[in-house]
Amino acid sequence: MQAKLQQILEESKAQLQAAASVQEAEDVRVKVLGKKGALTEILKSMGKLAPEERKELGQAANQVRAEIEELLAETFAKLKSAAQEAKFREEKIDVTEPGKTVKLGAKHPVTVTIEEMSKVFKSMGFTLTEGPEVETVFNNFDALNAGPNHPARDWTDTFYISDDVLLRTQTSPVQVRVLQSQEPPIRVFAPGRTFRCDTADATHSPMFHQVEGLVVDEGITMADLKGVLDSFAKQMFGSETKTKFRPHHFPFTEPSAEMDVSCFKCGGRGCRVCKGSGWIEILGCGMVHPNVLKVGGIDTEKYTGFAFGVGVERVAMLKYGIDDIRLMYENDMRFIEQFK
Ligand code: 2U9
Repeated sequence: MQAKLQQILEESKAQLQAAASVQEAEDVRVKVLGKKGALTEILKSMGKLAPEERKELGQAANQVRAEIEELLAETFAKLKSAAQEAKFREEKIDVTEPGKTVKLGAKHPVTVTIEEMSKVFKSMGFTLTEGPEVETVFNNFDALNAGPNHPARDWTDTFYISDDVLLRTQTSPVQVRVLQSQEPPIRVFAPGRTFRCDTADATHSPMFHQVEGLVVDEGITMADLKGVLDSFAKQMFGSETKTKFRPHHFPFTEPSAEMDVSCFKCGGRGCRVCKGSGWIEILGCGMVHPNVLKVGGIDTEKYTGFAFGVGVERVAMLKYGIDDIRLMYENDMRFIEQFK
């Protein structure tokens, strides 16, 4: 029995020394001190021994148990702290490591320009209106006084989807819809994409943006047109900006004009931006043609109106010194990042 106790002690020592995890140490504890453990069995069998023998062996067995329990406690403590250290190492966070930088985007110059123009027109009481990019031929041409033989209708200039449906060539059909659905006073502006069957070069793109505006009310005259557009120019290009209106022709306005602004780069002395003239052409405008008002269901005896159209890319290119419109659509980060 004594020998057996010594063997259990030696084996337990060896096994606990070799234990590589808390679980392995626990297995040793169960094997020795568990309900059916080797030492437990011995302690249980003591009852059968003679009192003398029981006392002696009992002391020896209790001592062995005490030693093994102490060993177990040491081993558990050692393995638990090793396991915790390993966990800490694994989960270590370097709080001094610099954060990952988030790459910030930038607004596209076309978006910036539309937002700038929108702010100006909103401040003058205009309401933002939008409409479909796929339009009827009627709203895009007929309603705008561009009769069946008007050159703009030519299939080489327009993306036709069918005989009656096309990609709008201007944002004007948005205002046609407004005329058909609202009563004056009307004061709307319409920013959006437009499409023309143009081959792309430095100044042309088959898709570009316009901001158009329309005012219809009693007693609207060319003076209102000039006042609103002069104020727009001063807010967009600086309070020193001068404007001048040159006669022009559009089917949807009569009379029609183009508006130039004094060069915002050189102040009118002449430079590369204004090609030495001191003036930059910015927009087209005019008094809405009575035929257009009539198709829109407006009483032309009572009401008159003015309209204008601005090419957004053109303004953005002038403002930001962009010399090729194609740069706007190439999604080159080096280009877009300049507008941060
Ligand atoms: C309705 C009545 C009249 C909109 C107008 C222009 C003049 C104009 C061009 C500017 C440069 C187009 O992007 S561009 O090529 N636009 O010159 N647009 S008046 O006239 C309207 C619109 C709708 C019902």
